[in-house]
This record gives sequence, C-alpha cells and structure tokens, in this order.
Amino acid sequence: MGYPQASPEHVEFFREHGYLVVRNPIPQADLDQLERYCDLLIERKHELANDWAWTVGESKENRSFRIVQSSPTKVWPEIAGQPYRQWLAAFSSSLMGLDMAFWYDQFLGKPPGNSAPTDWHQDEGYWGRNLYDAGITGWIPLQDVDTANGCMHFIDRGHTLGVLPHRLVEGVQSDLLTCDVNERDMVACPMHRGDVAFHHSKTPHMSTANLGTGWRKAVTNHLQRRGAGGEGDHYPWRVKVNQRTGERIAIGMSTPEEK
Ligand SMILES: O=C(O)CCC(=O)C(=O)O
Repeated sequence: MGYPQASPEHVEFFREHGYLVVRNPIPQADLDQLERYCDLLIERKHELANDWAWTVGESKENRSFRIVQSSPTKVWPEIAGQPYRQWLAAFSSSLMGLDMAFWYDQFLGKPPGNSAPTDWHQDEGYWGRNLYDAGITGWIPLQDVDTANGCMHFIDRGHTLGVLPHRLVEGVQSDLLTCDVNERDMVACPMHRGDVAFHHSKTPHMSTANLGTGWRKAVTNHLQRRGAGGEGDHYPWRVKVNQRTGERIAIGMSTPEEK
C-alpha cells in the first residue's frame, strides 16, 4: 500500500477543525530508519540538541534535557529524499489549498522520569507575522502515544482565533512560549506509531509530559507556503536563545497598532 492522498473528507475536517489525524500512512520500516537517527540525537544530545525546557538555575553543562530538541537532518542528510517527506508536502498542500514546501524538522524527545509538558502555543507565535496563515505542521510519533506519555492536544477550531498573545514559560530559560486557551475546546489525540497529526500554524496545541516508562519520541515537520520566506517580523514575546553560548536576544517587536 502506498502513501495515501488527501480525501475530500480529510480536507473538509482539517479546514473546519484546524487539525487532522491521518491513520497509518507511514510504513513501519520507514519509521524504524527514522528512529535510528533520532536515537543518535539522544546519545549525542550535549553536542547536537537543545533542551527545549531548559530549567532556570541549570548551567549549560548541566541541562537536564527534559525535552531533547534537535533535528534528524543533522545526522541524516539523505532524509530530504525520503518518501514520507514528499508525501508530507503533497498532503499538506491539499489540506491548506496552497503549494506547501518542506521547511524544517525537529526531533522532540521526552525522557521517562524527568520530562516537561510542551505548553499551549501556536506555531505562528514562534514564526512571526511573516507566516500569517502560511504554515502547517505534520507531527510523527515514533511509538504509540496517549495522555500518559505525551500525545498531542489541539484546540478544536483554534485556527480561527487569530494569533493569541504568548509569553515565556515561567521557570524555563529556553525560548519556550505559551498562551492561554479555553480548554473546554481541547481534543486529546492518542495515536499509534505510523499515524501522522497535522495542524494549521494558528491551531493552539500542547503535549503533556511523559509519565510513561520509555522515551516519547516524535519528529515534527514544518512546512510553509512555497516562497513565503520563512520566519520573520516577530511578535514582541519572541526571544532566541543560543544554548551553546547561553546568549539570549529579544527579536520581537510590537506594531504601532499593538502598542
Ligand atoms: O512534540 C511536542 O511535544 C510538541 C510538538 C509541537 O509543538 C509541534 O509539533 O508544533
């Protein structure tokens, strides 16, 4: 069985709800290969990863890596030609009704025993005004996930809410952001290995801490409208943190209307 095309039902659901879980599009053997590279990132995290929930008070050398944040592209240059990558672009283009191009991927690993939630946020809160309504993410878990080990949660129809005010997460010294949402509209999405969850760049989403006994590993893939030019024109809450040097810079600005 090949990679599926987006059906009219998929497109309709995504446009109405701002997210979509596609069941079992990726063959297990392709995931096995991807996971082997992600395991390398875990092994070499001090050299190749950030700690996305870097705790205030921890030195660079003693980060506890409650969320290992890296990219499989760092250890697998041939990843760009993998079939799942081509599929993500084609499927995303159908969902968005735009020509979507792969932009970048992230490995997000939550260890058992000491991990952190990825708090509520919208991807556009990180990416800035330049990608207004121009992004989509395809999230690929590398094991079954549920609310106990860090599955994704979405705000149903949250892509219609505009860009919500974000702030830095208390007690964390990375660039991690969060926003307030109405959890009445929250949908938890347990998934099997092989499923893919898509969300619009304005859909608020979060994942819980991993309270399971093994790693929670996921590869998240960010796509933008072809030619959109990447992130930019950042919102006032945005900072960038260089975890090699510890340097922290504010890169966001308010527009005159927002002041
Ligand atoms: O894997 C996670 O914990 C969060 C992923 C996420 O925020 C994303 O894919 O946009």
